[in-house]
Amino acid sequence: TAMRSRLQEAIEHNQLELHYQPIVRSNDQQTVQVEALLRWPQTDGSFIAPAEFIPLAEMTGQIVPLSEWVFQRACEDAVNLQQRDPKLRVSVNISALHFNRANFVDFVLNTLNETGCRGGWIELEMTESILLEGSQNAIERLQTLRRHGISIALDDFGTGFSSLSYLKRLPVDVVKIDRSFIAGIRHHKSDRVLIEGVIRIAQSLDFAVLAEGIETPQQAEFVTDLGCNYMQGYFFGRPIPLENL
Ligand code: G
Ligand code: G
Ligand code: MN
Ligand code: NA
Repeated sequence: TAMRSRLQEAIEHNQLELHYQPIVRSNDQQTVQVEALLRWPQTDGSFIAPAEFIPLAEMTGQIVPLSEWVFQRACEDAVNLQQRDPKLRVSVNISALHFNRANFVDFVLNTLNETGCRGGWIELEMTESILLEGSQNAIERLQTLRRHGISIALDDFGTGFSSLSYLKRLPVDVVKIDRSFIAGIRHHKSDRVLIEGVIRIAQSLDFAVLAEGIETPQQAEFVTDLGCNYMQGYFFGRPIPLENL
């Protein structure tokens, strides 16, 4: 398709960009991390959202060079960010197709080496479907990454089918509560109850908890009072280019 060849060109000509969204620690609202979010700028100044082209890239196989570009750029940016703020960690979204390739771990470790990025500066975000395929092999590969200091985040938690008790076997550091639950805080008691339960159970299993999609001070206060460790959302900042951070 036309989109496929335009995407190929964008990858080859280095036309893609990573934008970064702040993640704050709840107890002092300091930015401790940023999430890398892929953007495809168009000649008219607009952007094509990843939700539109990542599924295409997964179908065509372009997801591999695309994901490799993302990870390498995120590592380079993490090295630069260290000079500004030595506490900052960068989180990167990982596609299942990339993670499941036989050389994924080698690729990650080689890229850390080549860019001079430490594992401790990187977090990998994965959705539960990746982890729940839960082959022993997937668990071992995550453990290898964690031994190199990389942390693992479970993205969009609550939108799939898994239970937290099942997740306790997984080598995960932080659970990101999907923003659809946060959006319901004001009007839906069921969302409030769910968030409270997820935070309590996740913490009893030694996961840290991050609330996504915080857009108002009331939402921030609600999840902070429940002991949620980290927050992310437009209330703290939208995804922006690195140079504007
Ligand atoms: O930034 P935005 O809301 O448009 O992101 C939409 C979706 O695309 C989110 O689910 C996000 O996780 C995903 N996404 C954003 N950047 C990347 C990326 O670099 N790699 C992968 N695999 N997914 C990404
Ligand atoms: O699937 P993932 O959680 O990685 O998706 C991240 C997406 O969520 C990004 O596209 C980002 O732009 C979007 N996002 C981040 N914060 C907010 C927010 O506060 N409100 C809304 N509506 N979207 C957000
Ligand atoms: Mn994410
Ligand atoms: Na997310």
